[in-house]
Amino acid sequence: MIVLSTEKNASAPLVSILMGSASDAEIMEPARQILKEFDIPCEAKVLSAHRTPEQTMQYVKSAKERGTKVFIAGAGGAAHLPGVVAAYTTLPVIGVPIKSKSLNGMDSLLSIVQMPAGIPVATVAIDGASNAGLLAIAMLALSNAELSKKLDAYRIKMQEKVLKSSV
Ligand code: RP5
Repeated sequence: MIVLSTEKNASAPLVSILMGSASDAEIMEPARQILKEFDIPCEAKVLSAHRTPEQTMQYVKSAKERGTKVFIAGAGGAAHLPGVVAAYTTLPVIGVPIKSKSLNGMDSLLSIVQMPAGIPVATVAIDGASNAGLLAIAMLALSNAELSKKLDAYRIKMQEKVLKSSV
């Protein structure tokens, strides 16, 4: 398991994966999977910027104290969750726009990507949960040499797979 040097509790989730609805769970699952592959403790929670604003605020405000280093937040439609999370923490926040039924996720993408200056959210592609996980790993790897090596090995493996797939 990856443990950062500042960690008080070795099993504390380093990455918090939030989503606005249980209906987002399937799309957000690749973030959890890639973190698992890299042996990074994470936790996933359904919290909504609109439906559970108080609980969202309380959870985010208390996360740093519990050892969280990075947030991944996925939401669809009027997708305010990543921005609201970023409003309550200075920890890095990665937003995942979820593909919506009515506007194919363009609403989610624009809601998440167009943050006003001062409160950043790093936005990945529509339904890009896997890249959100990898970006969180890259952030953690800045202060963890073991993780950095694992990330290099992951890239090499990916290169080899692509080269082998040539037709
Ligand atoms: C957002 O509204 C969620 O992130 C979800 O993508 C979307 C629809 O939610 P449900 O109506 O399926 O609960 O808050």
